[in-house]
Amino acid sequence: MQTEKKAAIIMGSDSDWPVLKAAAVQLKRWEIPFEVRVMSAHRMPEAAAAFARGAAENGFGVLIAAAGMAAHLAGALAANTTLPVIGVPIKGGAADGLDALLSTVQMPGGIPVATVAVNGAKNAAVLAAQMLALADERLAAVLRADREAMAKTIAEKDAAIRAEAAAL
Ligand code: RP5
Repeated sequence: MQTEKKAAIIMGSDSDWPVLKAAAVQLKRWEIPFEVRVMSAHRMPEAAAAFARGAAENGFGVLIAAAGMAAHLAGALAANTTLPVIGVPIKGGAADGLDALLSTVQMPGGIPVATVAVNGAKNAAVLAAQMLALADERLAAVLRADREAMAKTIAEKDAAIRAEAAAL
């Protein structure tokens, strides 16, 4: 059974998609319904604002917004919805992503953007899932199981490295 609320993955350009694909893969793995859109804050500001204004009534529970350089997309969406917005700064441009990181994270009081690492698409999806899981016990259980599996994998790697080091 899928989760009730959808996630949106919105990017400023189709050139951001190779990075954002990791978010889509993660959401799909957890059976979270999502839509992917290219919607620029600068090149189509009215459409981006309209999307954010209608997002809650269109069934979205969280928005992931990615952009590079003067990365205003996440902030522009956040300005038009009270749904949580997760910003993904995209690497590239003259400052190699630092410009996008600061443009995304340095929001004025009252309009937050939960900003992940530069190119942190996977963590954006994990954070979105954690937000949706607050009202979705199936998803919460899936996330707990995934954490346990992750810990088990690391424990196996720990054992392997320790065995290899001991045999030196
Ligand atoms: C940003 O400018 C986009 O999010 C992208 O990261 C960057 C370059 O866009 P393109 O010129 O490749 O369309 O708005």
